Amino acid sequence: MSIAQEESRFSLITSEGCTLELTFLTENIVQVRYLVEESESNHFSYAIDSRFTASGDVVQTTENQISYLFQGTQICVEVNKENCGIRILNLNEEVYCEDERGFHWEEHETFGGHIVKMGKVVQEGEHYYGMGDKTMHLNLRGRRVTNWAMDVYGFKKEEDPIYKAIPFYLGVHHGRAYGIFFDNTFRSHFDFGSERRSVTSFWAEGGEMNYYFVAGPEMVDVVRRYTSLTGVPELPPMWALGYQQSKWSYSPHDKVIEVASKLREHEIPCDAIYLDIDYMHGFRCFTWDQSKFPDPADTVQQLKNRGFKTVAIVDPGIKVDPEYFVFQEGMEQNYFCRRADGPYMKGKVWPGDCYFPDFTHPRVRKWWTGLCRDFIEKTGIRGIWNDMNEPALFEIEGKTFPDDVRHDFDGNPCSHRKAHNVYGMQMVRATSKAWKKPTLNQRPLVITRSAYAGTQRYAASWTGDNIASWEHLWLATMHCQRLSVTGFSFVGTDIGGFIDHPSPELYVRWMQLATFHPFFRTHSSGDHGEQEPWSFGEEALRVSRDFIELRYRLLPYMYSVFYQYVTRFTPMIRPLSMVDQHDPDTLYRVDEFMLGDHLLLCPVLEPNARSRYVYIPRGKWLNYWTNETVEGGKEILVEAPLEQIPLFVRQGAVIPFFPVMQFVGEKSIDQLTLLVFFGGEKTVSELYEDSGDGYEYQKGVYNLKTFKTFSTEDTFKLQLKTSGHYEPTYSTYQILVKGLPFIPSKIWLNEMLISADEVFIENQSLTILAERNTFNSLRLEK
Ligand code: MIG
Repeated sequence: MSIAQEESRFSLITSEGCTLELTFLTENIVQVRYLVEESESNHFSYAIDSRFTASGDVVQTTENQISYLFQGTQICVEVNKENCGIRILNLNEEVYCEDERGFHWEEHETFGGHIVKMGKVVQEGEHYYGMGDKTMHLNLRGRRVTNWAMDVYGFKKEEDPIYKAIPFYLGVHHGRAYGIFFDNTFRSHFDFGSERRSVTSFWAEGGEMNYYFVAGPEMVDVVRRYTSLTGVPELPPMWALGYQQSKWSYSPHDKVIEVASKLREHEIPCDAIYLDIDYMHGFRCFTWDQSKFPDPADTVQQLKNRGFKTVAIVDPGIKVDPEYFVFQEGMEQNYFCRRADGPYMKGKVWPGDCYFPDFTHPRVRKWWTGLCRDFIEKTGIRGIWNDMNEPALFEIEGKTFPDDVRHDFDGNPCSHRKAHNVYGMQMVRATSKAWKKPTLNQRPLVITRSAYAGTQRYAASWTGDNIASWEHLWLATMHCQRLSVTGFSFVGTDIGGFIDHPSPELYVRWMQLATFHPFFRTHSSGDHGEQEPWSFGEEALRVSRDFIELRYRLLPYMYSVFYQYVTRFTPMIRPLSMVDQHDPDTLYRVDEFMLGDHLLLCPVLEPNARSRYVYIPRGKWLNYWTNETVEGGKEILVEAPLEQIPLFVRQGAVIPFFPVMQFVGEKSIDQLTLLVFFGGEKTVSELYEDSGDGYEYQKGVYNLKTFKTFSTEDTFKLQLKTSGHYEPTYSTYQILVKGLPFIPSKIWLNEMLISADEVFIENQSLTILAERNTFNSLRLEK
């Protein structure tokens, strides 16, 4: 074996002519790539974010009789001289992961190239997580999954694959976590100790064995590092975090306006209304059915007048129609995908026979961006919803393009076998770019159904055609947690289920869960009954409204959690295993999860349940509804009447609350409430604020406020530090200290002793008003 070095990259060339390339991208990420004789030399990735900078690492190379050692700052890669097998260790020489059979390959007889394979040892007590939108339990040990984006209407629990292909997993054992991202777009398979209990393997039906090893040891750091590699979205407009109402389809114009008016009548806060495929003229993208929407810009304007943004669906299939401008342009410019031998890729979707833009071609994307931009500028819509982009086809085996279809793949021409999993991603990439026009000065909402690793940079996502069943409510909570630990935080589900009709109770329980999902939308197929919050009777309406209102109160918290995601790559939703991986009891939990640093919740997943067991992770928490303190590290029975789901707040947390609004920007906020939860030696909370839309924040017009609280048996202190120069509309803070165990005899505001008349105390809660301009601390003493 010979070794060549180029900065942080080491190439080990074996006598069989296979090269192992190790690149220390950062202290915690090593790219491991194998080149077999005729491997492509032009390595190209859609997944890796162009903003990711490989800082490299200082690596010491040594060798002993058996291996070569590459000792970086945080990780050591050991390569066996005889079989090229690798072991990756931490600084204490403890194993993160090690090859079993390691890299091996097989000729692909039908298509040429290789089926590339990797085998790793299952470590003692190892558990596996991640992989995007798999429909099984969060913990993947003992399971096998496939990555191939598929339209699966009414997917079932355990059904695989479905819409997204995200070949990234986390392993955790002995309290140490690491991640492996297999950046290969071909159909790939992962076996987590299913075929052989002691082996985890992954393989792809073509391409290269090219994976990124991401070190922990904390799970949350593995996810953060993976996310830094594959990217984050821009901050969404704040309205995109509000409640959204959709159905297949609200149409015609009058119906849309009626739904909007009813939302306002029933005082259900809502920010967006969706137009599904029936707004189009014969399902032709970028057209409107004149008989239903005679003046689309007027529809959008009327919605705007009522405080709603309009989001319209756009599918990839372009109707074969010589009279249709999009078809004409695509034909003239040769933008449509072709079969291997030259004919166009013709497939049936909603419009009938369609051709499909090759979104992997930069010129095609540019054209598509232009089409979207014209569309939004002409009508004023504020979001585009890309559906069917797996791509999905009707009446064909495999429900997608045949393997032989050709794609440009950004100058690396290939077949659909390689481009399939990124097709939808490249479509939303082109779509989202439509808003990149300075004069527009709007942050968009783009959502996608299909995705490959890295798609989170371009769009939010929903989990597809789910069903109105209690099992799907379980899937919903699992799905969003899994996507979040796979770099995709801005996700949600069709509230109440897309297929079939939920009972009022199921709808309410779903709404309660979704209140804590970043993407918050009711959508349904419309075939089985109405699914607006008022369609389920008075009680369901009242509770749904309460939770949607809670979501609007929580907007500054949600927005700050989003800020943490886009600046520090922290997943917004965190499964319990990620909250405390050192507590073995968390490793199999699915129901409880955290939103951001401070909120812990647990949906109610069974009919008629009015209480449920909840595992509270270690540490101290306050029950949001009762202010009771609970000590974690155990399972407790929690009350869950229909109007509540178990919700806990970390001791010492400061949660900012907006007043209830019917939509973001409805009123100018003149007071910001700070809910402060007593307890904890020291707790840090953050509030990010900016204008909520536009791009001024990128020029520094935002604030980051850091709250610190300190509690003892008979004292309490809250401190605030602000950085930034955004001028919010509110002039006062209403500070509400909850769960206070003593009546203070002395109170200091901004270090000045004040009289007890300035505060209001009731039920262990203390309320005080403070000027925003001057507030920096509150101190209480028994
Ligand atoms: O073949 O546009 O998942 O949300 O309402 C069905 C109609 C196509 C599937 C999407 C769903 C949407 C529906 N679409």
